[in-house]
This record gives sequence, C-alpha cells and structure tokens, in this order.
Amino acid sequence: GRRRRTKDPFNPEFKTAPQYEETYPSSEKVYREVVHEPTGELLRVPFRRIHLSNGEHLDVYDTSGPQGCNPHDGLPKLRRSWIERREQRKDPCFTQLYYARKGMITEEMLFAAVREGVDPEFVRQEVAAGRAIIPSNKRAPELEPMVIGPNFSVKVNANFGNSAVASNIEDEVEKLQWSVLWGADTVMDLSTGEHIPLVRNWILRNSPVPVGTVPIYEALDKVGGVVEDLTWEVFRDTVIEQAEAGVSYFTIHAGVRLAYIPLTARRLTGIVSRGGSIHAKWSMAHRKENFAYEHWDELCAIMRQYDVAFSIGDGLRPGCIHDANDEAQFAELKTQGELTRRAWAFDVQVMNEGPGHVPLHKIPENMEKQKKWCASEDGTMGPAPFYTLGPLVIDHAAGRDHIASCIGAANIAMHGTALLCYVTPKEHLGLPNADDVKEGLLAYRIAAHAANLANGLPGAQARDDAISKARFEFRWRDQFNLSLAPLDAKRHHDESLPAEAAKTAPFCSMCSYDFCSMRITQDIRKFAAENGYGVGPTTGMEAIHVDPHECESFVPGANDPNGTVD
Ligand code: IRN
Ligand code: FE2
Repeated sequence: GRRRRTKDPFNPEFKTAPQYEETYPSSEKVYREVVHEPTGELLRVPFRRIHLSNGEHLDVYDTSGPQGCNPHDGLPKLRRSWIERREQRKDPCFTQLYYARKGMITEEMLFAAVREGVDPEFVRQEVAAGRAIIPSNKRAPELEPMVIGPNFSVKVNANFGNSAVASNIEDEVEKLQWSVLWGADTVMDLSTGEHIPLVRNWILRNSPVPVGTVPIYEALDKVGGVVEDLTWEVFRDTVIEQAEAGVSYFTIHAGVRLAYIPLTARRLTGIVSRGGSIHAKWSMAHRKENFAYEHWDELCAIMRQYDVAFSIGDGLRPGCIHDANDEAQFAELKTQGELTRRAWAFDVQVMNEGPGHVPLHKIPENMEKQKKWCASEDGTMGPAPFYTLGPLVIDHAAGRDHIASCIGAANIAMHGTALLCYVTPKEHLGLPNADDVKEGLLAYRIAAHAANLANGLPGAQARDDAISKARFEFRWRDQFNLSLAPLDAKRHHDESLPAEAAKTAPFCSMCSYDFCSMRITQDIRKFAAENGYGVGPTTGMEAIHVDPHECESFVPGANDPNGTVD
C-alpha cells in the first residue's frame, strides 16, 4: 500500500543503515593497497575478511562500500583526483574504452583487477576489445570501480526505485544500503514516482557501486505521462541531466524499431518492457522510427563526454515462456548488435540486455546469437557483455519468481552472461521492499557463483571448500559465517539446537548423533587410521563402534533437543 511520503526531499529522515558487523559476524573490512604507477595514486581495494575459529581466514569480494557515513553527506569521493587529472589534461573523451584503446591502464582498471585477482593488463585488453566494461561516469567519484565481462566473475544487479503508488526517498536509500550489503555489484534506480531527480541524487551520492537508470522513465514523467508528447529533445535533455548527475549506465531501448512492432502482435503477453512499450507506442502514434535509434550517434557523443555506458535495452524481450525466442525478440537483438558497433566507434562502453522469460532448453540460443551478433564483423571487437533479467524458466512461480529466474540466470551465466539482473519475490506482484531486495540478491549470488564454478573461475571454489571443511569438522560458527547470510544460517540451526554447546557438537537436529553421516565418516577415518583401510575380510564394518562419550569432539548433553545444556 501507500507509504509515508518524504517530508522534505532535500533533507530526508534517513533510517539507520544496516550494520556491517551485525550482518557479517567475525568479518572485517580489509583493504589491499596498490600503487597506480603512472600517477603514483595509492588505491585501497576493499575485501571482506571472514575470520574462522581455527585461526584461518578467507577474503571475499566486497561491495558494501565505506561504512558509517552520514547519508546526508554521501560517501567519500574516492575517484576525485583521478578524474580531475584527466579533466586538467583536457582529454577529448573520458571513457575507459578510449583509455584502453590508447594502451593506458587507468586507476579504475587497476582497482577492478585487484578485486578480481587478475593482471591489470588483462582488464585493459578486455575493455579495449569491448568484451568488458567498467561503468564509471566521471560525475560519480564515489563508486568503487568494478568490471563486467564474461572473463571475470559474474556480477549481479539490483533494481529498486519508487513508483507513483509506493515508497519514498528514505526507503529507496535503505534498499540501496541493503543491496550493497548483500552483494549487489551494480544497482539501478528505476524510480517513476515522486521526486525522480532527488531520489536519484540521494542514491548516487550514497552508492559505492555504479548506478544505472532508464532515462525514458523520467522523460515520460516530464511530459506528464503522455507518451505521444515525448520528443527527442525532452529525451536528450534528460539523458544529459542524468549523465551530469553521475549515472554510470543507461538502459536505452533503441532497438525497438517501428518495423518490429507488428512482430509482437501474436504474442501471448505482447511487449512487457516498460521502456520498450513507451518507445513502441510513440512510434506507432507518430508513424515514425524510434527516436533513440534515429539519434543514436548524438547519444554516443553525449555518453563519451562522461563515460556513461550503454545498456542497450531489450524492449522486445519475451514476457512469458510462450513468447520466448520469437522473431520480434531476435530482430531486436540483431539491431542491438548494430547499435553496439556504432557505440564502439565513439569509444563508448556497451553491454546488451537480454531476457526475460525463457525455458531452459531455449536459453543457449540466446547466448549464441548475442555472441555472434553483438561483436564486430571482423571479429576484433566483442562480443559486448550480455546482461540478462533472469530469465525465468517457468511462468507460474509468482511469489517465488526469484527462484524461478535464478535457475535461468545460473544457466545463462554458465553460457557466458556477465551481469545478472536480479528478480525479487515481488516480481509481477508489487514494488519490492528491503526484505525482497535481500532475497532477490541472495538468490542471484547463488546463480552467479554457480556459474563461476561451472566456468572454472580461478579461486572461486575456495569459499565452498572452506565451508565444506568447517561443516565436516563441525565448526558450526564458521559454517554460518562462510555462508551467504550468516544470521539466517544460525537462526535455522538455533531453531532446534539453541545451546552454545551445540555450536561445536558433532551432529545437528536433522539426523542427530547416531545418524550423522559426517560424524560416522570421522569414525571410519579414525578406525582406518588405527587399523588401515581394507585390511582383510574379517575386519568388517561391524567392528566400528565408537562410544559417543569417548568421541573427543562430543559435547555431553548437546543432543538434548531442548538445548538446555550450557
Ligand atoms: C535487464 C536485462 N533486461 C532487462 N533488464 C532490466 O530490466 C533493465 O536493466 C532495467 O533495470 C529493467 C526494466 O527495464 P524495462 O522494463 O524498461 O525494459
Ligand atoms: Fe515477467
């Protein structure tokens, strides 16, 4: 329902930010320091260090940004001096693609390389080839640079923003804070309600990750929601204002060409993209080509002045299983490829948006076509990174669409998608709240990591191995702390065994002591250590019996289901 409105949009009553220490017990934010040789700039690259009870630790990728800042002041301006140097030099263009093509390893490239644990020269090459982007508007000095591309870890995007019927500035800033705490690599402000520029500004000044938007939403708001009244000029001015404010990537649905609209006529759910439907309606009303397509080169000229990346929209993405991989969808994808090449000619960074709703068996074709069509014809550039919305692999999971889509997301990322746009449990039903944002992100962190493992990303398995070891050794606290949401893991464990002693007990309430396979395996190993494996037919399994009270890791009374022992 309708929520409390922001009283003073210039001075919102921000809520207390969720606490890093409370969200991630036994974790510490650490910085790896590295000097950017060409400028002498000292970069401090964040990681989250998870301390384990056995004295070991594990450093993981960290998106949470500087802690303890007052949202009224915004985050520290990490990149200010990097950007000033370029402006003083009067560079003709500010994009990472421009610098990469010139052979320069920027501060952003180095920063992202350290986060990924790869050679900065490799980052430069990937950016220069258009295969990766570092969204980093020069007007967003707060952001901690990150790289999106199929040869890096899979990234996750969280969407939020108000609508005309729900939310306010305070809620949206809280969703941003939750997003980055739960691992959002990028966020998009999709506000369509009150105070669009102000909501965006509060988000931008408080975001440690690149912020994307869909400028056509604000353009439509400016003309009072009357699609026919939109003009190229209104759209262009909105794009400039948003670039000036510090948005790092724009979803622009320039691939929704007039000629493709009839191809959607027999679809079950027509055009489900908001931006796509706005452009299609305008084109139909005026019998004119999409103005973003017509003015693409002018858009490129604006983007290159700031380094705003294109996220070429999929305005004709399928909105249901029935419509997946149809003619309209693939006609647009081909045009996305054409627009990609034109943007590259302007040194503008590009990614391509993808579906949507696609059954599992039709997912690979999406990736194959994107790779083929969104690259240069001579094979020297691309393919541009693919950025998909799920896809949802079934249509009837309303209320659980984060799960229905995270299956598709894992699959398409395994085939090469670089950025996954999350879907929350509220998808198709309402505007997500902070809890939905958390659930969506956790589902997508699973999808992204599943793909990293499948794709053999170096080092990706370290966290899985660490938690598996903790699990086998009954280091319950380490198991919680190494999991995606430590407190949720602990809460589930506490539900049946809340006692402190249970946190080191060699079993849990699922199987109890006698049926704990891991505990029995330890007995087997203990037996084997003393007697060897397979010493003869007379030493059968029945010989293995270890009295629970002699087992060294056993905590007396900890199997008491009421957990009363301490
Ligand atoms: C991502 C991939 N395909 C679509 N998306 C996201 O969907 C896009 O980045 C934006 O955040 C959101 C809504 O876009 P439409 O509905 O205006 O296309
Ligand atoms: Fe949908």
